[in-house]
Amino acid sequence: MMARLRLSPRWIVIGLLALAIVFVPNPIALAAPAERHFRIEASAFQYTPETIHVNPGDHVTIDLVVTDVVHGLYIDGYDLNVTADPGQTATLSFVADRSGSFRFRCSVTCGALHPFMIGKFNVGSNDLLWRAIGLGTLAVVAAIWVMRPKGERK
Ligand SMILES: [Cu+2]
Repeated sequence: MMARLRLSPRWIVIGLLALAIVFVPNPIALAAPAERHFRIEASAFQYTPETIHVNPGDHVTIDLVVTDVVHGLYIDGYDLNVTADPGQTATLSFVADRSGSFRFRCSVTCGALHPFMIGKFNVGSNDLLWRAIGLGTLAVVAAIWVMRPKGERK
């Protein structure tokens, strides 16, 4: 019984892993800014792709390609807008200097489902989410490890 009160090496390892998951800097977040080029096709009433993802500081170029009627692309939070005529390509170029998840939406009334023509512009790694997943996984692994029957005592 006395031995159970000692801080066993297992708990020290688990504790160190937990600290590492919470505090080790994310290599993606520290990566140098890159040139990111996207081609987004707009047609009634959707964008393809619907979601784009960049890292903070990236230089982003979006080519908006329109196939049917005039569509636009307005990015919430960045206050950027571009419109393109059918068969044309319009280009938006900017630096992703604001982290977060932003919506982009069509800025030209293009038909009945125009209000639903939206997409997502994600800036930044989902750091907190990944750390939470890491801690959850560690908790499960730790529980299995600690409860595993101990081998022969030395
Ligand atoms: Cu529209």
